[in-house]
Amino acid sequence: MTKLFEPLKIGSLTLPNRIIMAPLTRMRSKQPGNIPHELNAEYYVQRASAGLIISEATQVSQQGQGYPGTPGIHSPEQVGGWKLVTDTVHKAGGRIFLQLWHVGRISHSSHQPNDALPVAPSALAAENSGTYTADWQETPILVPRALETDEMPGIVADYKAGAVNAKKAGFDGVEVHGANGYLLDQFLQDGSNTRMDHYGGSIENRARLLLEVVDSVIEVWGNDRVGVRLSPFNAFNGMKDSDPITLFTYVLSELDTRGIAFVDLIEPRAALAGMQEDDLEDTPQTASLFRDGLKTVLISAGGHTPNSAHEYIEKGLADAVAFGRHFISNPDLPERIRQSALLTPYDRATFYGGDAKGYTDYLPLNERAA
Ligand code: 8OZ
Repeated sequence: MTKLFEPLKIGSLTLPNRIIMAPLTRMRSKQPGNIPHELNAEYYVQRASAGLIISEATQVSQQGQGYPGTPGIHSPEQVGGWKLVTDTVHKAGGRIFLQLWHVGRISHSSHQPNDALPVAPSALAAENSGTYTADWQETPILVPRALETDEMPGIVADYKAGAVNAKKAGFDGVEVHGANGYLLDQFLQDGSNTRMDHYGGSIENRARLLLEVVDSVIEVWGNDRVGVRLSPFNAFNGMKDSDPITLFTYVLSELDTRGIAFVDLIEPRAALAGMQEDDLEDTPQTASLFRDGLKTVLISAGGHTPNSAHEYIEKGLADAVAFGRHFISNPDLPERIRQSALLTPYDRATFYGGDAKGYTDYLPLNERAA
């Protein structure tokens, strides 16, 4: 029951425990400008006892935004806002990576420069999916515009600039968001990528953008400060692939070759949790499917409980476990798990947008007792 609290070396960084704060979209940056501010710093510092904090998904460009209130890492003001966050977390003894994000087709014109169409590998709308306009109206997903081949270096450059800005903002590293049906995942999977150029077709071609982005970010940070998040089998945001095992086996072996800090793999049950409990047993276990032969540190994410976290670490299915929803309502989650204390339930209604309510007002155990 204690392995979860053994230190973990990832590259040149030593995490004091194996409980990771998962990247969590909360849509509470300061407006206008999508700028992190004091409220966000308070939220993150409350959770500084995590082995590692991975920041909420953060757009690398205006084109990469898909929801209102998500922070960016492409303006000097955003860099300044994030510096406040990282300084506050570091003073409390924590570690924090920035998650680099481009939503691709999961956007709406109201977020785009000049009200343009969202961009994607192919002009295919995400099925069964929606987002919010810049003024918080629920909206169906539009048919995106397929990126031209000569626009691809610009996309890679946006990620690289985000990585440079993350360094200026004092982060300990970056995670490339390759999961959950956003731009890089849209390129990976053949349900959303029907391109005929060298970014589409074969698995090698579909993985090209992700790997170019990872290589450009490694140039900024070094391989041991770069993680990648992937979600094989996730149907969220209308994703599908004809052969996910072969696809993600290839992607993971390429990432492994690069010696990156970690891969952060989302179990498909994350999307199902609470909705189709009966199906949970039948979904493939991502961590165990892809673990064999991987040298890279593996973080397992998606619907974990303290028990499943212990189990994954004890059985060697993962090196660390990420918690999302439980970290929202339990800022001192590692201590609660150590004590096998009761977890405070989360309030879904306050996940996205709003103020301190449901964000910084969840108390740690010692203050609840007091
Ligand atoms: C929930 C709402 C909006 C975005 C993800 C960045 O799933 C997200 C996200 C989650 O990776």
